Amino acid sequence: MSQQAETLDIERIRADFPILEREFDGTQLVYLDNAATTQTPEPVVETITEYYRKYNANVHRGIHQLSQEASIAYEEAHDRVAEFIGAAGREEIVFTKNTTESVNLVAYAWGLNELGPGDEVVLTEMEHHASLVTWQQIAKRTGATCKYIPITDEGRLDMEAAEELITDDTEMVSVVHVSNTLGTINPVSELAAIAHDHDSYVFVDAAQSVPNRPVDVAEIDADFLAFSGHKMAGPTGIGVLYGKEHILEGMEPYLYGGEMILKVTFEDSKWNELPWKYEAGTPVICQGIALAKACDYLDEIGMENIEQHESELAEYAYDRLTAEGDVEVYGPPGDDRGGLVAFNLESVHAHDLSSILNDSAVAIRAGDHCTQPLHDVLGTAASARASFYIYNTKAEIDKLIEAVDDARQLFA
Ligand code: 7TS
Repeated sequence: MSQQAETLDIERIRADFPILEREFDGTQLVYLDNAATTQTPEPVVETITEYYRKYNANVHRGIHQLSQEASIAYEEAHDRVAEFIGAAGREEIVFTKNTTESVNLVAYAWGLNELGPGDEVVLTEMEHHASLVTWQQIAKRTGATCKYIPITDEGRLDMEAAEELITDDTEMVSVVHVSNTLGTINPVSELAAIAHDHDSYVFVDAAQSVPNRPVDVAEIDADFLAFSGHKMAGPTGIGVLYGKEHILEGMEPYLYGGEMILKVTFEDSKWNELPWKYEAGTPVICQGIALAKACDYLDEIGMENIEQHESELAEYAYDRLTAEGDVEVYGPPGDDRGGLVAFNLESVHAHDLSSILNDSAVAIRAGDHCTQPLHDVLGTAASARASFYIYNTKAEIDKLIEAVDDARQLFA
């Protein structure tokens, strides 16, 4: 049924991911849960091993050789990530634990101080809980109001409504770049321009875009942008917050303690320079260095190629899933979406479907994907979701379809 996607040299890429060779009861794993977490290629695993074997030490504290080596590698990792997303330099790159912590950093450091009654935060109906819950709760604490840009029947943002919702009362527009449920690719530059016309900041949740397409913070004109290492062939435990230098400079720190200070007396403290001002305590040293390696790995494949590959897989999956007429795929048409499909098979609960697929070693995700309010809008409590990455093939999507057929027959 399938033709091999041709944009990438899949066989060569798959050789870097031994986990993909795992078998369950003699059936080879088909890993289609990449929007949750991607697998880690050998060069990144080797970087992690090498760090612990050769130069594990705390950074910025010691003048001994190991500490110097670790410090240089850790600092240069910020430069590499800056380059990867078109930031001006390491001053604009804060290493956090994940996307969620990056949103919380801005919400606490900027939102708690700057928001108040009468101020508005504009979000979208398709926000992940990471930003939705965070801004909702900060709004409650400050007396600000959250407003949500609605989605159209096709699962795109209603841009006319956006123009109306973003006003001079708006202080922050927080928008997901690629929806982890709908696969919608949002016009973030356009939204940034509207936000800036009203002197509002824009925060881009790029957790599902930085891993699989070229993202340039300057081109978007994002004030803040966040993503996670574990969704882009990097390790868990590291996220990134990009912020424009002058904005980060003007904000108060989110966490206090060691590393983030320049001078401390019993009475007061002065903050360290950027980005260290926002990296209190022993930071994510190994994870940061490994994330930089993941950037190298992805750039070698080429971000445009990755985008093209994911787009081909998404379209193929969309077409095959909808062929029988009893599957609802949420979001825009197959030829205009990020590399994922969330869907429901008539009369089979998403969790049952996921469990049947697991019997065929096909790993997908079922549930609300941390977008409960969006699922309310879609009129369903849960959906099944297959999400793709650089090592997935059309033949694997065929296996997904076969397993969906099994479920169809079982529940017929
Ligand atoms: N924003 C988006 C758009 C996401 O998809 C996710 C994670 C996050 C934020 C939070 O990232 P974290 O690294 O802080 O957890 N999304 C998913 C998902 O779709 N399935 O599992 C995690």
